[in-house]
Amino acid sequence: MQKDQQQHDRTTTDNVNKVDHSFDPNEHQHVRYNPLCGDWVLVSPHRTKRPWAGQVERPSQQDPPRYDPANPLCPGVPRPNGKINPDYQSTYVFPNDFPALLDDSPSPPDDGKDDSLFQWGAARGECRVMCFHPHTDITLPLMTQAEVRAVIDRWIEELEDLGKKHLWVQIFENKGAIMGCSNPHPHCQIWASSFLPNEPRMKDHNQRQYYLNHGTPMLMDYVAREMEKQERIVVTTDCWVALVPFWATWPFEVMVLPSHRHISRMTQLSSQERDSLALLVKKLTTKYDNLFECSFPYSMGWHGAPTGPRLKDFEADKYWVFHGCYYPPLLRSATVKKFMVGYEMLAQAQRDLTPEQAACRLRELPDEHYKLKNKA
Ligand code: H2U
Repeated sequence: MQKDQQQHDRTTTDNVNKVDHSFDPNEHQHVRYNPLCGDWVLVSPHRTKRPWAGQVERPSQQDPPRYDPANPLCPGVPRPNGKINPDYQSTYVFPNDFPALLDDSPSPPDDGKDDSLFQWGAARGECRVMCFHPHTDITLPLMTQAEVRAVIDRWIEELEDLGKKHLWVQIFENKGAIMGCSNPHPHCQIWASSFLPNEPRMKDHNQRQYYLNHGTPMLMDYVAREMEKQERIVVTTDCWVALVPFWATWPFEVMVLPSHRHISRMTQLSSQERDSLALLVKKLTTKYDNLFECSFPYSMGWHGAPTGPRLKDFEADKYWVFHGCYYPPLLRSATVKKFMVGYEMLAQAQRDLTPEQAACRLRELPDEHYKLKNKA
């Protein structure tokens, strides 16, 4: 509701502005609307040349060792709770030893249910950790397509399992210490919850509204338009496209979408679509690493129609489009990141580089990983 109001305010303001034919989106400031989340982003491309004398991160360290007997994510290593990891050869999933969500915790009393100022509710769930590979010194772009496919297969197995019961299953990867990743071993986390978290809740609402208004899924309409325009595409495979969304907030943010048919959940992927997605993930993350010749940090995750009690919500199946979100923090080098601070915290997201410029830079990078090139 608040977001609809914001859109209305924006329109009202626009109506008093004159149309200026000298407008160039690569040079002139403007705002862009994110119809999926209902947010606006301020784009200020004229600022791309501003000098930077702020924080500089330390360059990323050298590769970790392939095997570290003290690393609790490595095969055969005992975790602090005494459990010993099996000698796994592919992916490995275990219950998070420090979970943010438990399945058997007491709920708050119902007393405040109708109190608009002090609302609370039950939160139950499960958290798991998933290792992508037995080697610590490898990352997704350096894995083979078959190894990435094994990761995708395991994500789908976990979604099928946790999705039987939980309303939302969030698969996410924090990569790199600057994203808060606690361990260099290639891994992701899976949090399953009894509630719909904020991001998917907004996406659920906005995709539903769009479907009710247009009779088509928003993101399938969007991807068709993007394929026509060819302005923000980074990489494509048979079944998938990776693009910098028109409304991207992070400098090199990327969205992964199905390009050939409507898919609402990751569990619907055919074998060909899984292979094609593995190739896309490998190509995209290779380009990311090649951008600043570093192991490119990001937070990423997958979003699809809610699960558990909503598995049989056939309406949601019609309006939800399965997609991936990559949010990398780096801005201009391996050491300078974009801070979402002052204006972003107090007003709204702002970016300098346009999404089209970011897509162009990523698209033009080679598909061969810089580390392999230097070795050849
Ligand atoms: P991050 O790198 O995104 O922090 O994920 C690592 C997760 O692994 C983290 O949630 C869990 C942490 O709780 N973990 C275990 O469950 N057991 C361990 O022995 C080490 C880390």
